[in-house]
Amino acid sequence: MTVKGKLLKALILGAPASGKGTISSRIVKKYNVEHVSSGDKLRDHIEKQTALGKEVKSYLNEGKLVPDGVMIKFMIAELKKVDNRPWLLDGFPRTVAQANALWKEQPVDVVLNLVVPFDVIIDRVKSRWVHLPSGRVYNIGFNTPKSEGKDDVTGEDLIQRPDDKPEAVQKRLEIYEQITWPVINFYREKGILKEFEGRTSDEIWPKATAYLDPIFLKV
Ligand code: G5P
Ligand code: MG
Repeated sequence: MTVKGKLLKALILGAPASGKGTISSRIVKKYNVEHVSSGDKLRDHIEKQTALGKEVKSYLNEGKLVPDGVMIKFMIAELKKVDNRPWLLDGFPRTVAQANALWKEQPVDVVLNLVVPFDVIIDRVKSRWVHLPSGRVYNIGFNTPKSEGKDDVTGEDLIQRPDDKPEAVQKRLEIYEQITWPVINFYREKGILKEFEGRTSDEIWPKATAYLDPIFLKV
């Protein structure tokens, strides 16, 4: 299925490990949109040891936000690379300053907010494994890799994220409550926010797709 006509710009919000990457990969598959994940892109820079990667590494490892100036410049440039495609943005914006900058540059059409209880999140991150080059995520017991420690598609090694250590997860949840929460209101006030509650991605997905089908398939 493809998006017809207008190039839709969508955004997915939610606490750390609320399932943004998981739901995004289903949206990408169903509606054929470009997935632009700020975290995946930053981790790729860190892995490749670029100048940006070196600059942001300690922020990510400690679960702190990369400064707005760096993030805004980086993500606006990344979005320009896909401006001929509909896209789904994940992980940006995370502050009101970032939301304002994005709105000026690229007003978004649809904003999804995943609402997952923190106790579920804390439990999940302990069993998360990721394939860094693609951003594919696994969770033991939920979507367990076919072969232990290996990516299903490439057979390459999976890793555990440094910011999934308990102290970094705690920091990320604190930052989310204090700094990222107002971003939800930013979009609520614009009248384009839709919230999806659930304890699992399988519970959220049918609600998300019921909401998105008329938007993505009839534009
Ligand atoms: P990221 O990469 O944006 P977060 O913290 O927002 O990181 P994260 O951790 O990537 O979000 P997610 O994408 O919301 O989580 O969740 P996910 O990966 O899909 O799911 C989490 C786990 O649960 C996975 O193992 C998945 O398989 C599993 N799972 C999903 N659904 C279920 C389920 O129903 N049941 C079970 N059992 N498991 C499930 O940002 C990282 C860092 O980059 C910097 C910051 O330092 C940030 O901390 N950064 C920015 N800094 C400033 N401004 C920005 N805009 C920045 N963007 C990134
Ligand atoms: Mg993610």
